[in-house]
Amino acid sequence: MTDFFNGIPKIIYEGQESDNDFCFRHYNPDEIVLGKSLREHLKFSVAYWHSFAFEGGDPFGGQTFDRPWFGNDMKQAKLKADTAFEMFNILDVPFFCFHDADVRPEGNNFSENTKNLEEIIEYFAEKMTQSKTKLLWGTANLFSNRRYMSGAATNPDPDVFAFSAATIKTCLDATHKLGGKNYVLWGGREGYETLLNTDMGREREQAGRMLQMVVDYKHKIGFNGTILIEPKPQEPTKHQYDYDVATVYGFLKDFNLEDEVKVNIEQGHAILAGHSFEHELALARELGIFGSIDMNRNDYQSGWDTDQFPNNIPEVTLAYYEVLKAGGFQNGGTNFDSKLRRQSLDPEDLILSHIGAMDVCAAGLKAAAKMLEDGKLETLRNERYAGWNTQNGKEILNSDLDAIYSKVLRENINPEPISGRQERLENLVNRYK
Ligand code: XUL
Ligand code: CO
Repeated sequence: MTDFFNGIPKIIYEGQESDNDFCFRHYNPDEIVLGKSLREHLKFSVAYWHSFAFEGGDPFGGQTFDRPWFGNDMKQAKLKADTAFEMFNILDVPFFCFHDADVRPEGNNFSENTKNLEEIIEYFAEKMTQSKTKLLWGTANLFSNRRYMSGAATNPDPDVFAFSAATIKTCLDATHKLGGKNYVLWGGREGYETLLNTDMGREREQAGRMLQMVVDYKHKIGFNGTILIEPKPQEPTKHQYDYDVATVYGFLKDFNLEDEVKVNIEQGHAILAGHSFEHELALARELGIFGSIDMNRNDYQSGWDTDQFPNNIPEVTLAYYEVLKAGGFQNGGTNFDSKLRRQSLDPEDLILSHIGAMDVCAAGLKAAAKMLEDGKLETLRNERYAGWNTQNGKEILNSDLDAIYSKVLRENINPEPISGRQERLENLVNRYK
């Protein structure tokens, strides 16, 4: 036992009447909604990087947090793991996610990195035998070290491609060993700063080749989790190739990988791409590539990817509505890719931030389930398309321009616009709480 969370109790559900800050008001993990417990619906996950590796820095200043595990040796990495598993237990979260660089000391070369990773993964494996918390996904950090400044798979230097491929192999092995449900690829530096020095066609081919290698290796080792790409339009590079769900789908089709790879959709990334979260979720569902979510929120004034904890129930409701319409999570889950503000220094801030986020998501999911269950929204939406279910609608779709031309003339087709009833629908959605 570490003493980091001393005095903080295990968090339990007490309901909305409770006055206790350290309890859930909406998240009762055993509550059954649409035939499944909230624990199984929401599949909450803590992000190792934000909760345990982030030092509180911003573009204008460095570390503000003071954690006993900060440093770069194995003893500290193990203390970090001990504290992390204590937090998973306090929150009773079913999952966590990590990058290699979050969990192991940084070595001086590839073999030191690999040795460090293997040692800490061994330590995780041991801890996981005593813990209920499982691995939602693992990933490789191919963006922080200076070697990746011009990209990983899309780097102009083949040796960086090689270093990245070898690193992904070690991270896939680690994820497989820990029984991870997914493996994530977020291409933070797979993009460009200026087209003046960039051969976009070549870089795109390199990214396709790397993804094929990842899929091949997954099958080779018998990893039956899902490979997920996490779209993001920019930050850190000016333009990133995995811009949004539609762009990723086009890329997957181009490399014939649309049946092998799905997407991990992040709230803040959707907003950066000029979409809503629900837009990205709905599109992924329609394209058959919905995998998992990174839950957070951006600061709507600054426009940056601020990775704050979600705090808006109506917004989260619309997102979970799309998740439920997709049939819920299969291998995926709700990963809090969310971090404390740099002034939130205390151990209890780490716990309270997650309590609030879990409650917001639970309230949102329950509202979404009610909306889906009573079916009013779907009925009104279906009415709008009713014409396509008629014989006339089917004939039009199966016709050609000449025949449609004759039909329009013959039947004197002269459509009358029909209300889209947006305000009525907005009023309806606000009724679900
Ligand atoms: C960065 C981001 C990453 C990925 C994993 O914006 O979202 O933390 O989720 O690399
Ligand atoms: Co993310």
